[in-house]
Amino acid sequence: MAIELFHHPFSRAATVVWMLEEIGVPYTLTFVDFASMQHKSPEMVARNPMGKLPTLVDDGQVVTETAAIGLYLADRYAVGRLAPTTDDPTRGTSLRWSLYAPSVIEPGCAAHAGKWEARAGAVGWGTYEHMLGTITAAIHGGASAADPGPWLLGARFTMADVIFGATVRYMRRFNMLDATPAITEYIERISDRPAARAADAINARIVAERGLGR
Ligand SMILES: N[C@@H](CCC(=O)N[C@@H](CS)C(=O)NCC(=O)O)C(=O)O
Repeated sequence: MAIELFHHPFSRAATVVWMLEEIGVPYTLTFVDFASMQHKSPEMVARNPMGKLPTLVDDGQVVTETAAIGLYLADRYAVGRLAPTTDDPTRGTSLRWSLYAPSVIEPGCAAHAGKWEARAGAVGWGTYEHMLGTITAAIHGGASAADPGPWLLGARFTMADVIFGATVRYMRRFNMLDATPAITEYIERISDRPAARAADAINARIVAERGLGR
């Protein structure tokens, strides 16, 4: 097993570090220099035609797209723990919120921040307000009324919380999502996970070592 993550701490690859820390597998980080446009080099574009991070290579297999990387890693290395098994009925809920993050939250927040004109019935996020209410219900509700959180699947933390939670945290960081009490509390909860703290420390160390953001 050889997992290599092409990484820059100011990118969504920072979230993948958190995923890898949750899983607990060995991995290496390869720094990709945004300043010199290394992410657009022929080698990087050969791996990811978008020329974007994160890009992960596992035993020669390339995986891109943050949500896909999370689902892939959980299925491959933490099934039954961070990914419900295929015969577990809660797998549907896990997939649902994992895909909601890139397909609804990201464009919904971008549309709101960019004041895009969009017809609610024609776009996946409907309206910003409707999306905000759905996020709030998901992070409050847990899997059922009988199992009210603290995670998306109720008492059980899964990769869905990393994918969904990191997206919510990212959108808040760029002020593209309202800081409602439920969202603020959820971000505090996910950020307090030992693996999230470890990832934040790794990303911060790389920022300091490389003098980024100065
Ligand atoms: N849909 C992709 C988005 C990837 C993405 O936009 N990455 C940004 C950093 S967070 C990037 O590489 N930007 C550099 C560029 O496009 O030049 C994902 O979820 O992984």
